Amino acid sequence: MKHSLIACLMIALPTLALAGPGEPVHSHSHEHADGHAHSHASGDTPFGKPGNPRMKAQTIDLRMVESHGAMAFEPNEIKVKKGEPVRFRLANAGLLDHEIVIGTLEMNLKHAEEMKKNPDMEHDDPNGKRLSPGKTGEILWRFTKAGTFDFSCLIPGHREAGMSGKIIVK
Ligand SMILES: [Cu+2]
Repeated sequence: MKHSLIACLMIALPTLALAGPGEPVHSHSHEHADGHAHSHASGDTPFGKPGNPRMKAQTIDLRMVESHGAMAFEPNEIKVKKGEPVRFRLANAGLLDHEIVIGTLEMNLKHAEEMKKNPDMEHDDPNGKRLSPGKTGEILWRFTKAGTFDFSCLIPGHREAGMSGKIIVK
C-alpha cells in the first residue's frame, strides 16, 4: 500500500509543478485550409472537456429525427451533473446526414455562420460527430462548469429547422 502511494506521488508531482495558477488552458484554435476556424476540444473549453473512458459515465440516448420538413434532437433538453462524464449514444433516425456539435450557444451560433460558407465541412472532434442516415455514434464529454450549453446540428438549415437543444449543467 505504502509503496503504491509513493509511486502515485512521484507521477503526480511533476504534473502539479507544471500546472501553476497562471497556466493557460489547453484549448487551442486552429484554422482549416478552407479558412474555417474552430476550437478543437483537446483540453478544457468553456463548456468542459472530453470524458475519460475509464470513468463511470451517465448514458444519454440522443436521436436525430425528421418529420414533415422539421428536424430535431430527441430529447432536446438534457440535465447533467457538473463534473460527471456523460456518454451520448447518438442515432441518426432520419434520411439525411446529421451532426451534433456541443458548445456554448455563442460558439455554436458563430460556427453555424461559418458552416454556411463551408457547407462541406465535417466534424469529428471530441465534442462533435457527423452521422449518415441509420448510423450510430458516441460522444464522451465532461461538463466541468455549471450553466446552460447548446448542442446543434450545424449543417446549413438544420439548426433553423429545429435541430438544437440545451444541456443544463448543475
Ligand atoms: Cu442535421
